[in-house]
Amino acid sequence: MSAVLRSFFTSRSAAAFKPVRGGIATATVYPFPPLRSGAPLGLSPSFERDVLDGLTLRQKAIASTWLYDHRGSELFEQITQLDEYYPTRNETQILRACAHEIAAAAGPRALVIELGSGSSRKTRLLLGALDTPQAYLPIDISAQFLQESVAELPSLYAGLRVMPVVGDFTRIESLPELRLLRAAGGDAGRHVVFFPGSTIGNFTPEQAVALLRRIRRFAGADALLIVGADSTRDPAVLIPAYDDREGVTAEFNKNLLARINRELDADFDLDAFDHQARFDPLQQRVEMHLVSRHAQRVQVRGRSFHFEAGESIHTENSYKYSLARFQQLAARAGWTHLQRWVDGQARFAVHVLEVAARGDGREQNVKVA
Ligand code: SAH
Ligand code: AVI
Repeated sequence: MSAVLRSFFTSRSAAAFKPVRGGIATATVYPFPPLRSGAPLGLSPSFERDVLDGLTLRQKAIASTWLYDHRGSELFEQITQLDEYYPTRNETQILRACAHEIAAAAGPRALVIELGSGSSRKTRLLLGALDTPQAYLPIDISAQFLQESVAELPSLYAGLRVMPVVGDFTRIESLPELRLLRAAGGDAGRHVVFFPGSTIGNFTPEQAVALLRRIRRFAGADALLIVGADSTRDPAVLIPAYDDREGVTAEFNKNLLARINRELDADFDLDAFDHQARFDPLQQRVEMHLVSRHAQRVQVRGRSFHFEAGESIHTENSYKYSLARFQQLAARAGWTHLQRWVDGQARFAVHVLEVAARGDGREQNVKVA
């Protein structure tokens, strides 16, 4: 793991914390863990530190979570509509087929916690199948986009309490909402953690195990965990999916430079960098890079960074997991399979997991036609 990615997950200063208002729901913006006294408010201090640290590495790198400012979230939504980007289509096909079985496993009055909820589109398939879901806690780092995405949900699902949380899900220790719901007598159902989109693939396997353990801790021993994971390994499918004809993924990647220019007083010339998608068969991951077209210097917050011609900033990993490899990963974190669903093209899988001691030995595999 590169130093910058490690630091992103271990030492990022606490984020913060204005309530975001608008629509029906009001988002709670949490520091995870609680804000140290005297620490500066706002997400930008950790963004600034990650960017400055990342640009000093031999292989320059910035964690992919920073791709998602409001524009980044919009561009990701456009990516999901592209012909080349199969993950959203294939996962949606699976969820349509399995939502009722997940709902049966979840039981009545479930409480749905979603990690990296984005547009919350796929969640509707789950919420529509569940028996009187009592609450939905979408967690996302892209504050305004989260707020916009959940605004109409309370009017679509009668009785559903929508409690958006702005924050970094890799830093969640506990969710006070669960206590609040319990105190209000509203937490009788099972906790269903929904983690779709193959977002888990944007973390290294070690980070993914740590995150799955963390979920086990905050969601509790009775939780059901639903994880979408891309299992495609064919570069002829993968490269176009991450470098599409229309250039939407290139714009998504380059938006990081625009964000750094805007938020960190930088002077990246977006035309002096090319988007590149690479498949690493050893690590079984697609990488996104921004490659410098020529030798140049860039200023960020008054510091100067040199780029050789052809030198890149590594901006995203997207790990691809075979069913067996994902099972090992989940087992290392204390989860066991209840069901495993695969789409008709065998490109994507939805893993339905329980805490190991509870679910041992009950697993089922299902292929969606
Ligand atoms: N779940 C949606 C969106 C996936 S895109 C789908 O399946 O289509 C990844 C989402 O995770 C984005 O909305 C991004 O803002 C969010 N995200 C990425 N890293 C995050 C982090 N560390 N904490 C919270 N949200 C994060
Ligand atoms: C959100 N995440 C799982 C996407 C992926 O496929 O890794 C983000 C993305 N990057 C480029 N295209 C889509």
